[in-house]
Amino acid sequence: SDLSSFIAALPKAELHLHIEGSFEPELMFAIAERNGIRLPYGSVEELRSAYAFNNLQEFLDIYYQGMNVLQKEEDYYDLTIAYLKRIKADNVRHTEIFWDPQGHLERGIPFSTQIDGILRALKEGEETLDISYRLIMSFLRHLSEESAFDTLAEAEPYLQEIYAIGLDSSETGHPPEKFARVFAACKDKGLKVTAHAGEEGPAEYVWQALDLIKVDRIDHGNRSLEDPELVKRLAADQQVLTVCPLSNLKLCVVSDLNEHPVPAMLNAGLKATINSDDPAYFGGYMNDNLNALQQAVNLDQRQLVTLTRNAIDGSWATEERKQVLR
Ligand code: ES4
Ligand code: ZN
Repeated sequence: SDLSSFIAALPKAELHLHIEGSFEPELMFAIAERNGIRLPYGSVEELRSAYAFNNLQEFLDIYYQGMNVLQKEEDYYDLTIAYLKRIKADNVRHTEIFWDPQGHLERGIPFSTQIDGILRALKEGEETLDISYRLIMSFLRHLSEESAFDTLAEAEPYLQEIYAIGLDSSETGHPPEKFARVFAACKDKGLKVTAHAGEEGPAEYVWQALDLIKVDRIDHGNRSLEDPELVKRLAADQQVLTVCPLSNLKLCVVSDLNEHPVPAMLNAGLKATINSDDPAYFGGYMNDNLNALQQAVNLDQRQLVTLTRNAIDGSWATEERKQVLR
């Protein structure tokens, strides 16, 4: 049935969004031009046509190339405010966004330039669009533990503005255990922690995220379903999973959306949520993800309410804000 109006009207929280992955080609070209950078594509259409991926790494190569045009504080502001205006149209009322400081520090962009621009937009969005937020600093798992510790040191003056720490990038070969010590240091500072796990990597990496990183939630978690003991553990702990249907489709984590694991997750009592991940690259924002999944696996209204309620309950918004959104 057509539930698109029902989906559009639901007040939503987004819990898994890489701000660099919301970089639309039109804005990328505009910022490249004003920064005097030549993109290796002749047009917006040519860039979009490069967005065909067989796996996570093929996407990441293009994603890191795209963020290279970000140089000034204003660029980070423009990127973030464009995302907030776009999700307002989807009735997203709370968002928890990742950013990858190492992807910019590597290119010589100061930490302060990045976070000042992002925070200026987030604060403006809270005031003018009534979208509450949390900012999550994410470590790149293909880099070293030492680089993650260095990044945490850079973040020290901003820890009041950073709510949580994440772990993303190339999963296979970079298990959570590689970052157990730096995440322990983050927890000692009172930060929440989350990690991408079980997207391409095995169920074992989800166990490590739980037991070695002691995550407060799991990003993706798809492959958890391969391990019945892990499913029991996730259900018993009521661990939140931030699932991303169109991302999974575009990165070939699932071969068809009608095989998506969200119904199985809900049936197993897992706290699944729906998110857009990198919407500029994967072909859709929140409502697009909910609509595509709804049509592919025939979700009913009750399941849609459960998914959006899981996101509000599982968010790091204040209790007061959660009450407003429920
Ligand atoms: C990502 Cl979909 C995904 N997986 C892992 N790392 C990422 N960084 C940005 N998007
Ligand atoms: Zn992600």
